Amino acid sequence: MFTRRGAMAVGAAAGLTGLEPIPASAATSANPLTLWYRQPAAAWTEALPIGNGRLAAMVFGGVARERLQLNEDTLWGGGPYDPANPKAREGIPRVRALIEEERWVEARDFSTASIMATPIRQMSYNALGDLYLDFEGTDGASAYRRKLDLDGALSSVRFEAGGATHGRQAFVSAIDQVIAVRLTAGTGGVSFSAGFENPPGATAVARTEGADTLVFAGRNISQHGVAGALRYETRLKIIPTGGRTAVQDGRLTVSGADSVVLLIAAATSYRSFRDVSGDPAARTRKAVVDAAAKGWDALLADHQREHRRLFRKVAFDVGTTPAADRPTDERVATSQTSDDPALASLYFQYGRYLLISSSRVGTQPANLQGVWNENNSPPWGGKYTININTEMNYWPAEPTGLSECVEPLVAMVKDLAITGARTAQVMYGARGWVCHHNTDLWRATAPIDGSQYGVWPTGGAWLCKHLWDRWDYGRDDAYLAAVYPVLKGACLFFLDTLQVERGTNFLIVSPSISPENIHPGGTSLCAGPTMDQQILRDLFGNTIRAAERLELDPGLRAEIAAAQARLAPNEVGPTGLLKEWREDWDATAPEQNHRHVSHLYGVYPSDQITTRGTPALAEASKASLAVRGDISTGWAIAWRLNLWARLGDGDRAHRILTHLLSPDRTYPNLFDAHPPFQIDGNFGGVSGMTEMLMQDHSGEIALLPALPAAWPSGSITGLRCRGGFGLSLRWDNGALVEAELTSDLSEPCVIRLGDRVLAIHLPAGGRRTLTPADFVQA
Ligand code: FUC
Repeated sequence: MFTRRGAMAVGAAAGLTGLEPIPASAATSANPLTLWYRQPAAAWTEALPIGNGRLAAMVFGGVARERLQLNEDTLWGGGPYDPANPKAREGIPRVRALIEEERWVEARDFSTASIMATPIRQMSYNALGDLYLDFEGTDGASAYRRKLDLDGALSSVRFEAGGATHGRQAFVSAIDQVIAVRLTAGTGGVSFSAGFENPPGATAVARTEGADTLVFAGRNISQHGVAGALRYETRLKIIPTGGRTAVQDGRLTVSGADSVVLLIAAATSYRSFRDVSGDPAARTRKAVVDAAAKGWDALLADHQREHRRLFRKVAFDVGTTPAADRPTDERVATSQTSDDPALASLYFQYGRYLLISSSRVGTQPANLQGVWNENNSPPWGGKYTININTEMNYWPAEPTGLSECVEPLVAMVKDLAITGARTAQVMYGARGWVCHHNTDLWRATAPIDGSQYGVWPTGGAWLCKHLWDRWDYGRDDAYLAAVYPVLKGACLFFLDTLQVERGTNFLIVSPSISPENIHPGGTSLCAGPTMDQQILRDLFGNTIRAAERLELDPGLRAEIAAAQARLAPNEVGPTGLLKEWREDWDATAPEQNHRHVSHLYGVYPSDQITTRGTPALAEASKASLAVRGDISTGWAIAWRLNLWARLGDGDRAHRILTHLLSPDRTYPNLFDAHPPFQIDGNFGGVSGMTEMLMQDHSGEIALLPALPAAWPSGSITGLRCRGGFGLSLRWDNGALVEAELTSDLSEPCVIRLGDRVLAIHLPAGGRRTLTPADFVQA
């Protein structure tokens, strides 16, 4: 066992300006906010991600051949399309009847044949292509280091060759909308050629403009019968200091430069899910011209200032051991046996870095791979799967100070309320809007893939929780007024389609599924899965609160409240498990350790089931979780981590976190392995760690509610809580030392420390330091 070093501030890493050309010390010693390696990336999951939400690159760090695998977040297959299937209007009541008659196989086969979207698949997120830089003069390279500085959002490579120190740095600027790369190798030492390559299946064509610009332009791919409707362009401009540039075989060459700056811009003609009339050439030309005029130093300084504005909001430290001095890939490889608490805090800050880099105001939301994807048929299309994955991406955003990163999700849900209104009307004959288990760039909302996955009308309703939470953390009523019609539309759909359960008079969703989990009838199709009623309980409650706050729709409020009161309740089954379905199928469902734990939505992310408020349901939830097991795929492990934290078992949560950090579930670049790569586990890991340290639900802020023995001392600063509060914590010997609460508004709040509480009402702008002595028995 290593001795732990004392607490180091991890997060507000003062002094990491990133402006110098990679000081040797930073590249060789462990910096708590750095991923680093002794060799170039051999696989994509070893390369290092950089991004500004819209543009992104995976940097491989090759010595003789550098590869930057590029993405632009609106480059998807197909074009605007409407997948609503009018046949469903008659088919859905028939499926409902077959379910009620328990004719499961017929229900399954008829659904897949008759009520699915046309086409039955959605479009995929695509790759932009690769920029390859082929260098001269790198033979015999030594002293190689490659790193990603999370605080500076800067990737860098350094090695010695030919008597010179070679340096390469890359970042993606949100301010200037370019990928910027700088190459140095001593006087006259930089010689290379640059060229683009398509991912398989793409047909962009390269051309040069003068001897310093390479343009790569094309049309996106058609998919599933939907014609490619996007034009796109990538533009590279090379700015050498010294040396010469030339064109050779369609590539740009640079010889004998002292240093070179490469500026890469990219855009598609996407303007919205129904408008593809943008001018990518004009956008890339302007971005490159403006960035060139600004110059490297100012580009980097502005980029880092903007990144740090968000990144530095939270600092997190649970101690550091000598294990943290090793390269990141070695730390992951030995994560199951070494004492390396700083790997968890690195993973935490990496997750925040990934969200800032894949979801910013004005961009697309983070998809299944964030924004990083190397081919045109990524796993699950690299889409937005909204039966857990997209929501998990945004779980850490509010509490870890990244509320504005949720904006792209809010914008997408507003779009879905438009496309989903057509699906609701055409397929269900209902008011409002609906979105099933997936969507894509074109905001398709109809059920896809097959009945086992797609016949789940509650996806859009789950997303609405994020709209509400965004208000609840910041309490901006203008924002609430803007999203209220979306909440209301989601409610209207369910007011029109909820079914009365025979024999009980409860309201249930049918047809539906408990996401992807097949029950003993041989299909996932069912009526009234527990998760659906839980999601609707939140949707209805939040919409009522929004309407009250905005003083709108009193009649509708009453109608929604009446429906909410009749939703089928959470129940404990005969074997003591929380029932996943209305039927007692839990003990006999074929996949007892299924990765989805949908009925535990009520525990997390919702707060309908809590150890204090509903102890019997909480016990049943623990029993269900125990049956499901701790080991699963990436995001599914992360969900279990959040759930055990909510259920107050910090040691079990920490054990699950350790699984998440194992080489089976974490790649050398710290991307989450589903496998293959899926980013949701990265984000779920961040929220899980947050939940271990602070929980903000049921009207209380709980301090250290699930602190594991493995983290006896530490600190976290800058957390955010509902009602405009900021919270920092410091603990030692497993107990709180002090907390600091700040208040932006003047809301009252209740803070909990174990079974003791403290009611506080700070004025707007107020701040108070709390110690354990301030709390009294509840
Ligand atoms: C859900 C999960 C799968 C996968 C996919 C993208 O359907 O069940 O495991 O994560 O989303």
